[in-house]
Amino acid sequence: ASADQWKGKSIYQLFTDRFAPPSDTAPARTSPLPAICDPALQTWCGGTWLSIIDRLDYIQGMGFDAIWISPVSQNIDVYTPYNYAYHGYWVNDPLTLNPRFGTADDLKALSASLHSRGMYLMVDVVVNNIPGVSAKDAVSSETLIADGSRWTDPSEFHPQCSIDYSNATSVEYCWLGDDKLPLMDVNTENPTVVNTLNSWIGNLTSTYGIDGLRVDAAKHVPGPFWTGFCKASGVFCIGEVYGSDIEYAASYQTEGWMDSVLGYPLYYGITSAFGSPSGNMSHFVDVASQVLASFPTPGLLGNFIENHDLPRWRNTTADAQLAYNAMVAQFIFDGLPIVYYGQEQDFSDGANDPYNRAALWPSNYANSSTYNHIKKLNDIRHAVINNGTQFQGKNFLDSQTKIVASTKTDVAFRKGPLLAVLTNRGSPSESQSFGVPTSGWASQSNVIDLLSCKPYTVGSGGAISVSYAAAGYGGMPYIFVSQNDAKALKLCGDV
Ligand code: ABC
Ligand code: CA
Repeated sequence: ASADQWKGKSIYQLFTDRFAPPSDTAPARTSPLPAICDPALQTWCGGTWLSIIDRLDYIQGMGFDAIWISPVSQNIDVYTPYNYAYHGYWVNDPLTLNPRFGTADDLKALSASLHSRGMYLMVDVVVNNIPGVSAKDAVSSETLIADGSRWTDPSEFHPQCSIDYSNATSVEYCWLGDDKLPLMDVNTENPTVVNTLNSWIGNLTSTYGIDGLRVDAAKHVPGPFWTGFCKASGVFCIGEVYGSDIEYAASYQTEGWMDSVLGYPLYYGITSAFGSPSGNMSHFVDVASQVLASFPTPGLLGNFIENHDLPRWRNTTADAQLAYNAMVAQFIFDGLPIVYYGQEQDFSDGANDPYNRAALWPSNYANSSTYNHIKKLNDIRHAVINNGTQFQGKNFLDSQTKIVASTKTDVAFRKGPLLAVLTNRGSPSESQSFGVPTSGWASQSNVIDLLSCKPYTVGSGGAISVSYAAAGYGGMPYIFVSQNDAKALKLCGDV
């Protein structure tokens, strides 16, 4: 699917090994299976492509229309100083499927099952590096063969050096990983490498019906490589450009290297504003404004508040209202929301890899409050998108987010017909309120908060005021629409 077809989608990111256990319909590919899945052990817990199918109702029931799965290529299958390749990122041969996750038919079955539900499949791809179990400082044909590497000629790698993150060339040519487990840097200027990877990726997406790619370690490969690679893939590419540098991240779109990138800059903005009750709201406002000004198409950014490399949100911030506010920012701001599996179950173990990668099954896939909050946010997006609801002649997807008011603790932003009013006050109630001076609606008109379905009347000059006095709910988030739109969207019954 193209970037245009991905606009408006929302994505559930899962770890193939950790999302759903093997079952009668999904035989185990790991033997023996551990009795319990302990993330500290950094080994396989048994999830497969087929076991994902068993739980698609749970994902679709939360309103997602796409999933992003772990890399599908073969990994090293040996013990390392960081144990085993359960996460799928230690690809030694991109061209072969990972037998730990299933067979070619299993991957086709997953893709077909998603498509029959109208959902998209996004696959993570790793091409920058290959783990060097035998090669430590230098590669030779012998070490490469011992490591099962697809590339066996030393000229197909860049010489070993450690990354200096202050130097872009070093980031592109030096090696990720560390002394204990080097990640050998593939020579992505070598014509054999380039041609092999380009023809492989086109084949992979068409053979397995893959609709989009999450491009691992995008900033570690010179940009022009991705222009050819993503074109050869024929599908939407979203790159991992890990860091807070907005201009640099935006260059992936401005230079035409790929369709989009993960929303790391906004992640840092959301975290600093909503990560604690004394958070820095003005930092969020700054980051948001710069993101909107720098990216040609912010509507394609992948917005997240957790992933497999970052602490669980609830590990750093226990307060439920702060999480709910952060998620409204994640879902309503320009971009594609990406929820990391377990976020909907308030997983809080995991300040770091590997603890942020627990199995989902002990949650019993419960209908938790956060599951329902996420479902509501997806329902709101679907309703405004499908209904084509407009504000000042523009619909939700075609309007760019606009910050309309902010204080030290509050922010209000509009995207098309929706006005999000957020705060980092947290759960305790306060006899305080926040007035948005110009909501965009006429004074005396009626609006509805889609999260509570309660009606509000717009005050003089178009102001909307919200109160943080409700016992136990204190700093809750609001998503306003006009009463007419609320009627048309049918999310709040007879309003
Ligand atoms: C293994 C063990 C871990 C152990 C680690 C040392 O080794 O499992 O327990 O702690 C895969 C596996 C990992 C594994 C690694 C290494 O391989 O998943 O479990 O860790 O063997 C991608 C993937 C990631 C994957 C790889 C490697 C790449 O999402 O899961 O890891 O294929 C860098 C890369 C980025 C990479 C990330 C993990 O590391 O750029 O591609 N992710 C700075 C840099 C970033 C850097 C980041 C973390 O540090 O700018 O480029 O990411 O090292 C902000 C700044 C940022 C700064 C952050 C920390 O602070 O603005 O710039 O980021 O304020
Ligand atoms: Ca590289």
